[in-house]
Amino acid sequence: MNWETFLAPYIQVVEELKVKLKGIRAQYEYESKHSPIEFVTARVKPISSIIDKAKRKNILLDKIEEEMQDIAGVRVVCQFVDDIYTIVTMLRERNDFEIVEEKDYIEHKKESGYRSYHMIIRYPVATIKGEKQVIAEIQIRTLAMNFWATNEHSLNYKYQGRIPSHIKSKLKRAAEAAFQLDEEMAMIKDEVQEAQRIFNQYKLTHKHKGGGSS
Ligand code: 0O2
Ligand code: 0O2
Repeated sequence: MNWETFLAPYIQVVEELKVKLKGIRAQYEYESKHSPIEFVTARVKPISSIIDKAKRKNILLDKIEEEMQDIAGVRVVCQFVDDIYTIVTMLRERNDFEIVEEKDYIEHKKESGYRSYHMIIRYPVATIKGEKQVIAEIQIRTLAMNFWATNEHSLNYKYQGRIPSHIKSKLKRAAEAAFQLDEEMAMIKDEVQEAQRIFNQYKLTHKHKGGGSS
C-alpha cells in the first residue's frame, strides 16, 4: 500500500472543506451577523490510527475507502445547539457534495455520553487522473460538547479504550453538565448575540477607519 498516493485526495478534500467552511464564517462576519460557526478544524487521520481502526473493526485494507468514513475529518464548532442545526440545513442545501448519512448524536447521545452531529459526505475531488469521489466526515458540535469530547478522547487514549468505571461515570456526569451548560446558554442566546453583533460592528468600523492592525 502506497500511503502517500492513497492519502493525497483526502488531504485535498480536507483543505477544500476547511476553506469552504471558514468562508461561511467570514461571510457572517462581513455582514456583522452572528456566525453559526465559531471555528473549524480538520485533519487527515494519521496512518497509524487508520491501521489500528481497521484492525479493531475488521476492515480489510482494500475496503477502507468505502468502510472507514472518517479518514478525512472536518470539525465545525458552534456556540449554541441551534447553530448546529442551522449548519446542518445549510449543508443539506449545498450541491458541491452528496450526503451519504447523518447521525444525530445530540438527540441520541452515545453510551459514553458523547454528543455531536455527524454528516458523512461523498465529495468529488479533481485529480490528475480525473474526478474521484472521496468519503469524508463532518462533525458539528458546540464548544461545550467539544470540551467534553476532547477530554474524553485523551482519557480513551491514555487507557487504550478501557477507561476505569469510576472515571467513566464521572465522564457521564460531566457530559450532562456540558449539556446543561448548552441549555442555560440557549436561554440567553439573544442577549449574547446582540452583544456580539455590536462588538463586530465596532471592529468593522474601526478597521475601515484604517487604524490598528488587528
Ligand atoms: P489528536 O490525537 O487527534 O487528539 P488550522 O488550519 O490551523 O485550523 P491545524 O493546525 O492543521 O488546522 O490543526 P487543527 O485542524 O486545528 O486540528 C487540531 C486537532 O483537532 C488535531 O488533534 C486533530 O486530530 C483534531 N481534529 C480536527 N478536526 C477533526 C475532525 O474532524 N475529526 C477528528 N477526529 N479530529 C479532528 P491532534 O492535536 O492531532 O491530536
Ligand atoms: P479519532 O480520529 O481518534 O477521533 P462506531 O461504529 O459508531 O463505534 P464509527 O463508525 O467510526 O464508530 O462512527 P462514529 O461513532 O460516528 O464516530 C466516529 C468519530 O466520532 C470518532 O472517530 C470520534 O472522533 C467521534 N466519536 C464517536 N464516539 C465518540 C466518543 O464516545 N467519544 C469521543 N471523544 N469521540 C467520539 P474515531 O475513529 O474514534 O477516531
